[in-house]
Amino acid sequence: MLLKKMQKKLISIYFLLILSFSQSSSLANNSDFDTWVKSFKIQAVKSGVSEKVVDEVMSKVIFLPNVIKYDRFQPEFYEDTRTYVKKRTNKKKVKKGLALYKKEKSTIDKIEKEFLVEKELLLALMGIETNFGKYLGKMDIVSSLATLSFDKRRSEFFTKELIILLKLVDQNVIDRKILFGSWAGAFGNFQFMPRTIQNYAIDYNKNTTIELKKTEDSFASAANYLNKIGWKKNTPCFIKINLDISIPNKYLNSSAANIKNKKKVIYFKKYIKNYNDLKINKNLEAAIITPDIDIVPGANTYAPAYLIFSNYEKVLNWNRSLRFALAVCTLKNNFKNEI
Ligand SMILES: [Ca+2]
Repeated sequence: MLLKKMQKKLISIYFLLILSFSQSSSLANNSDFDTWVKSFKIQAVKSGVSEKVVDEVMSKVIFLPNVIKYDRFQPEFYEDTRTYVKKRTNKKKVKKGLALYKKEKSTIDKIEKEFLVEKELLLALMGIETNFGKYLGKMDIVSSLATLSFDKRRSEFFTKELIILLKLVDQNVIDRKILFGSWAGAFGNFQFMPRTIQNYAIDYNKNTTIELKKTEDSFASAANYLNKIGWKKNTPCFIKINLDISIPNKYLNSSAANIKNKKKVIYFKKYIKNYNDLKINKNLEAAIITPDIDIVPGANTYAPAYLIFSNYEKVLNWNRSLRFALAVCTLKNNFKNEI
């Protein structure tokens, strides 16, 4: 009995200790964050953003602990390919995309012609990124970017993104009152990061601001981006293959960071069991990906496997995840059969 009481007491002391420790560490975090904000503001002004905009935009910035949690737990890092792609390319999604296309047909058709990018691809990207504008994100992206800049993991990258965002506000290109988006600082129907806005977004309807939550500007900006990075209309993105186990490991890509060992399709002939059934130009340059190897414990080394082409790598520019690009191109194909 006495022992149990002592145990209880010890447990409660233990929890009190944990509680006070976590409180003091979060206080420490806050003051560290404030110090970071001060030095960031100096850096932003030095980079050419006006003091007025830096003060205004950074005045309400806060540290968002959830952003760090999301950063460490992205579905691209743990879902197997089949689950990831299936979840994001189902019939419901196709139906929703078709409804949007029907409503905005003249604008989308015009943009397709002007920028030489298939409407099915634009719809697929919007469908995967935000479920056709339904999940635009409600995070204050200035605070998201500030949190990720303060965090050590990719500090340099996010600091640059935040400075670009401040510059865009300073130049009146985007309205700071609508800067709500994803936990990672992406914004609008197609989830553009600030640098993508700076380099590729356009004011398509010429009303002086870029509105990435509206159809005209967001579709034209996405199409312009794909066109500029070299998307080739009417050429394939990927094709599923059955690999022979004799294939040397060096030809299997499992990371989106660096696609290696690209060869003409014909080069891989002896390693592909369904080679004769592949309805593609065998002189196209391709690489082989096996996306589950590094992520799914005990995954089969040879399945699923895909031949990927230059267009697939353009989608990786958008989001460097093998599964993301597979999902986008699969949804694009699903639209192709419907439009
Ligand atoms: Ca506009």
